[in-house]
Amino acid sequence: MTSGRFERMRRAVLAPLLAILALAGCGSDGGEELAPTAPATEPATLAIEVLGTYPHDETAWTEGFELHDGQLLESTGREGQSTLRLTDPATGAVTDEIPVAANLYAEGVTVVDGRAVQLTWKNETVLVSALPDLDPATVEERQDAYDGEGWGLCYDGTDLVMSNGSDQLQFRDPTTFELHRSVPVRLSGKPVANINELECVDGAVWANIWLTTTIVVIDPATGVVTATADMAELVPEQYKDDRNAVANGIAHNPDTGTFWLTGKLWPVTYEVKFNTL
Ligand SMILES: [Ca+2]
Repeated sequence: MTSGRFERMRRAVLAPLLAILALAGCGSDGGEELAPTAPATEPATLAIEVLGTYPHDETAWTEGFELHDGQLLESTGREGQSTLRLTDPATGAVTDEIPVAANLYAEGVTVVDGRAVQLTWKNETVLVSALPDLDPATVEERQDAYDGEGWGLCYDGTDLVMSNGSDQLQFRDPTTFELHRSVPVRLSGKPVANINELECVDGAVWANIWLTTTIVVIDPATGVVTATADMAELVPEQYKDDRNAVANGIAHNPDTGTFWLTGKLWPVTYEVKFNTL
């Protein structure tokens, strides 16, 4: 390849990595350089191939995103505006919705045994709702379910995996929410803070990193980031420099191997696949 092309590729790979390392607040030693690490710990880079572009409710402050029975289960945040909803992936139309109590700020959502489990940001409260029909009468509000903030959530079949804005993933009992263990997330040996929306995929945990367009793929046993992808080219033009309408929402389709990606207030959802470079 030409040196120019190589340089563009190098920048394309390094820019998102440097951005999240800077956000990780690893400045205690003043170092901003990528730590030298063995080649085996360097993450792979995944390219995003867009298969389709679909409408998304541009008032939806997306905090949780997961496919369930062919529909997108979405949790939207902000106090007084939070919801749990099902949408038609092809049209973006909201097919069912539960408004969340005005004092709660909804966050990540996942499905455990046919029930939607929804986090809240600073309320330390979990909302459990029956599926497939979203009926407000079924909502169970569990207060004091966890300590601290709730951000992203997914279910690996054994544990709930939860983020809270730090560089830690928490693994919790899917019924009692008891904390089983935590693991620190590291990219090339450096902490990755602001871990946000999550998706449990074939034994790995995929995550958006708040205020970046980076997706990381995490080994839940070690916390090591094994791959990264950059959603920069998917950000709607009007939100290129917006700190609110950020990329947030990863939903995997195990039947097709494709993913659905969106962001807060984005008018679009993308169906994509990830390719190893
Ligand atoms: Ca998700």
